[in-house]
Amino acid sequence: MPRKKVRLEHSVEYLSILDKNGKVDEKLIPKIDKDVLLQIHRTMLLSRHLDDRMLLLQRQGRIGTFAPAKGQEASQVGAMAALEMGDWFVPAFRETAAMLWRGIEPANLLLYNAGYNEGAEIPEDSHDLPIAIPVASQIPHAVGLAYAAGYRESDEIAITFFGDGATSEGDFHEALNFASVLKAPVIFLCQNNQWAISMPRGRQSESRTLAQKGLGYAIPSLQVDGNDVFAVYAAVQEAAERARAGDGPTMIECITYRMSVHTTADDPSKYRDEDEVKKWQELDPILRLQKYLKAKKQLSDKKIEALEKELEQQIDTAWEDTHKRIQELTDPLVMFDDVYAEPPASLQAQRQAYEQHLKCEG
Ligand SMILES: Cc1ncc(C[n+]2csc(CCOP(=O)(O)OP(=O)(O)O)c2C)c(N)n1
Ligand SMILES: [Mg+2]
Repeated sequence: MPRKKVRLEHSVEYLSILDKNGKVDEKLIPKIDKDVLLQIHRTMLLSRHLDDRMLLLQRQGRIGTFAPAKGQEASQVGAMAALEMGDWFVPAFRETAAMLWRGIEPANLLLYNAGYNEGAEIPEDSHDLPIAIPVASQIPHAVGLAYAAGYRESDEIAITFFGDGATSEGDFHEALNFASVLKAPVIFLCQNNQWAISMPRGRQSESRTLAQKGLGYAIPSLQVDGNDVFAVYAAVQEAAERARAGDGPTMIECITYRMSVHTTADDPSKYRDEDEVKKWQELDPILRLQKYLKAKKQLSDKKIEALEKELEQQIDTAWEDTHKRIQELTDPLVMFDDVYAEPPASLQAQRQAYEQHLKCEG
């Protein structure tokens, strides 16, 4: 028996529309209403300012560890802006900009990061899932939600965000396989930010692209410039059309960069070159969009300055609200709860004594 070849004709498309000087390919630019585009810009800028403020608050010991979205705002807001509010949003742990687009209040993000679960409470009618810390664990959930939406014959689809590192996890592969065979209406959005903590993309996988992992499961997959809000929007819009038409999932690999620390518990100077960061700063997704908007006379340096002041004020107010809520929520007696189903007598006595003490103090 001769050896035969099974021919597989595959390649990965790379989509880029807005260059680093703010010039666009007019043939490829998606139609986005002027006001929506300004809203996209505002949300990206708010996310950047909130990241910077949270970093200061964390350094002052006022909030806990968090993962900045800095540098990835176009991948997140560009994607969410192309979807409907009724679609399911399944984040990992770095999606501040996407969460802000969905209307999550900065005060809630601050409260959550200060260690209060109340900040992560999601309204009943929302289609947003909570933050998922275990890497890739959220990806199968998105497939389940999308499959259920299809089963109910609703028009909803799901999008899930994950990193380059997550594509090495079993959950990622199981999710893609299920989505493909079930033709689930789901968009897999990989933010390839070049690092998984201290593990560079080059050592994460020998695959030339991460998008081709989707092709292995017969899922239409492409790469986009993840710092180009128009390319991300266009790719997600196309994927959403495919999903709503009943043609199943899409995988999008956004090529982007983690401009800040992995989390506030990390020091990247120990493992990455400052020159690399500088190179990516020239590709900053916010500056690129601003260059475009300025050329179109929809924005000016003066307007940007005024907007930045307004966003800082919005964050000041959010932090004041958070501070008030922390004071209301801080009941030290909760430390006795949820440890024992039946607290031993010694613990009950301590609780009573402490309660008494608080009353005397109050
Ligand atoms: C299952 C699991 N293993 C390890 C960790 C620790 N951890 C947190 S983030 C991370 C790297 C994730 O990298 P990537 O998927 O590229 O996402 P990024 O942090 O770059 O957004 C690791 C190993 C975890 N949270 N969950
Ligand atoms: Mg990463």
